[in-house]
Amino acid sequence: MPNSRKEFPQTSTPEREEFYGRIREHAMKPLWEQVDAVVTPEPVIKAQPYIWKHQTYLPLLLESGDLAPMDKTERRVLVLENPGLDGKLIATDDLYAGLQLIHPGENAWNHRHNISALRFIIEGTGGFTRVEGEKTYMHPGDFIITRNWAWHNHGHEGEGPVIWLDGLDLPIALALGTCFLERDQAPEGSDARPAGDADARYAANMRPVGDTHDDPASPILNYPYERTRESLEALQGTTDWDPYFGLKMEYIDPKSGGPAMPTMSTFMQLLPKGYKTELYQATEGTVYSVVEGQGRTVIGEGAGAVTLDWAEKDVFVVPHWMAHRFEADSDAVLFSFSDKAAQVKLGLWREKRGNS
Ligand code: 1HN
Repeated sequence: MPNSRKEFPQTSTPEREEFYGRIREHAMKPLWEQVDAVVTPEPVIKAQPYIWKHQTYLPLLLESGDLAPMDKTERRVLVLENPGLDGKLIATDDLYAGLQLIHPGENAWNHRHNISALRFIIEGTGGFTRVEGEKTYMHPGDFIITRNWAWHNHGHEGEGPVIWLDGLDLPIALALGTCFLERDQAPEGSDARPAGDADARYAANMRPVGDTHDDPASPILNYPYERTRESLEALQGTTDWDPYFGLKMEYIDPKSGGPAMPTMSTFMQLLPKGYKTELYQATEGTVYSVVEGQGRTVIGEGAGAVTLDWAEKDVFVVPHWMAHRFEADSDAVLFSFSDKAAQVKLGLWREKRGNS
């Protein structure tokens, strides 16, 4: 049926143009001219499917080590800026991702901000982050939380470079007008709490009686890969494989059973060799980091489909509301983070399974 309403804006008249000119002087615009470009039947996503290959980013990141000495910069990071979001310093339409490098003996200044951050460790050992005075050491595959407004600095007591993926809800904090930053007078922080304190209090499926921790983020600092991998391994023999995800586990806040972070959902996923998932689409935008194995993700359908071939340590983006499926050539383990947690809380999240 023809939609006569839609034809209205296309018939511009001198009277209308003259009127638009006058209202613009008073900071007003005619909604009827623009509403169809803004409120669309389905999300219009600017981010593109994209992959940062380890062999490409590693030499560039190492090169940045000489160009940006840590005494001259607060954080040595190459931002993963989505080619569809040029100039915005973001990886998906509402999440930030970056690759951070630290060398032995270096310190990344103690500061805090009203932005939640996660670290997913890609390579190297001996690196640590200190959150609210508690140090936790980094190992490849560990998922580490920096709660919003928690003091944090990073250091390195081992050998060789340590590299991790940062995920931040910075664009969300900017959109909500809530972004604050504070720098500590003591750039290296201090050990106010013994290492392992958070684990002792919260990671044994117990919690001290009388404990008042009520932060919307998990009190656990580090979800070590060793334990995550053990769970995936044990479940591999017993789980019914999900046709869309294989075996996908979500990191949770033990206080609530909900997502470990208030704005970002975080996952670890196992796809066994030869597994092919079915087409899946959700409103969340996701950043993946390949921990083990290789395979591909096909994003979109038909002639416009894009295939991202991935291998260990690659990072890739599946933008919001793009149908996609996975194929694993070997047993593959993928870490991912998305804005699902924020979308669910705001009543915005949607998904679509299969083609129908
Ligand atoms: C930040 O504080 C870190 O603490 C990393 O390591 C990346 C990107 C934007 C804003 C703050 C960090 C960041 C950041």
